[in-house]
Amino acid sequence: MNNSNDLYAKEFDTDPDVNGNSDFINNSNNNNNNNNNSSIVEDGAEVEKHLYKVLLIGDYAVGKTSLIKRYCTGIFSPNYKLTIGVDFSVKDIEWEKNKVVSLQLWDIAGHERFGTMTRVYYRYAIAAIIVFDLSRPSTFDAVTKWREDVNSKVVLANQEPIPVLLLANKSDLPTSYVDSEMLDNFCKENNFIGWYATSALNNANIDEAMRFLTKKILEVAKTNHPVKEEDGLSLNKPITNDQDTNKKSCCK
Ligand SMILES: Nc1nc2c(ncn2[C@@H]2O[C@H](COP(=O)(O)OP(=O)(O)OP(=O)(O)O)[C@@H](O)[C@H]2O)c(=O)[nH]1
Ligand SMILES: [Mg+2]
Repeated sequence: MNNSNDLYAKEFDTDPDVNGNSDFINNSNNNNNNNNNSSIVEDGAEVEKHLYKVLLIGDYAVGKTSLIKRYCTGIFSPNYKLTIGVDFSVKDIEWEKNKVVSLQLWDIAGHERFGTMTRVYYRYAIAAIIVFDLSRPSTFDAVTKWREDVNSKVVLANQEPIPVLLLANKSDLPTSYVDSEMLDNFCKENNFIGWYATSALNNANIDEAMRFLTKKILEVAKTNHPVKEEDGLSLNKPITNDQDTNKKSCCK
């Protein structure tokens, strides 16, 4: 384990609620900055690596873990196993030739009983994703609360709010209705970079959403580099998938 991972270890050794199954943490070389760049030589070519911490938050059972699992491993499980405290995954994206973006995805428990611990988890994040469940209106009502939570606990080095993306998950369910106009307005009024209707079950819109967020992260990182201190979307496009074509998104 290198020094940077020791930092994580110290931070979480003190916290009994962190899951012990964070398979990816040892693969990460994050140094707790929200823009961690390095380069390695692969096949004679220098490959730039950029590591960014991204938070996934939202009410319990909205599908945060399922979205991460689908995005990182391609697997979906119908069983609900609540997240205790926090879990991690890393997704490497070949952004362009000789440039890899590693997204370190922090899967934060949605159950209220874990709410008091979020400040330490939010530290050094460069972006966040707030998820709600299209079939449970109360989870949308809670989005503004999560947004305020982010704003109050993490900012960029220039003191601006971190970019936040909204995901309307479980778009596969027959009871899920996507009100694009309402979500467009909601994002504008609440300073979200945009929204996507996703399904972890159908793998709908997840790659698109993450690509959009990554683009924003790279823009933000240009003006917030290096980061030394604590820190703290209107397009409608039909997305096809194997079950229906009612997947929407909005980005600015
Ligand atoms: N139909 C459908 N079910 C989903 C989808 N995403 C997640 N689920 C199901 O919803 C339940 C909760 O999913 P999780 O991913 O564990 O939710 P979570 O947000 O991580 O919940 P906490 O860890 O408690 O905060 C599980 O039974 C999942 O299988 C989806 O896109 N469509
Ligand atoms: Mg979870």
